[in-house]
Amino acid sequence: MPKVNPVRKKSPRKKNPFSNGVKRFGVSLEEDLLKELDALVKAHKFPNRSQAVRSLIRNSVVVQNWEDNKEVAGCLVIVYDHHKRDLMNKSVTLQHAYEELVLSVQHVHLDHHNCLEMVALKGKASKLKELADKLIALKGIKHGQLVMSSVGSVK
Ligand code: NI
Repeated sequence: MPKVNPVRKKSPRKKNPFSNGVKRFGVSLEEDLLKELDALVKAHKFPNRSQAVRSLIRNSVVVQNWEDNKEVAGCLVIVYDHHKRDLMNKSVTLQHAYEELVLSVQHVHLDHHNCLEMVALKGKASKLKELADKLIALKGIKHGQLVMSSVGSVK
């Protein structure tokens, strides 16, 4: 008679107190793609692949939130010459028209002519884009860029 191993009772898996809720999973990647990942790790100075993957996932979630017109956060940076007639007035008027989106504004005098403004924004993605486009399109704005971020739901 063959010897039958007694069924062992599975001991409950001990929770690793240092895991911090981190789960491990295996990822299969083509060699070329893995090289691309390692190149990203190096180029962006990530400490390891996991941190790079986390960042890539979060970036995708943020992009998706903007595409889905969710509640998002962002920062508009504009550079302009404050001597340009009416520009500051128009910019402030526009910001007031969208005051529910504007969290704060920081104004920095770069040199005699140029100012840099950082407008922190929070609200529906489409409204943030609308305001950013209108501000960047104002005559006299030398450069403008909206950094699209999240309201903090990206884990
Ligand atoms: Ni200034």
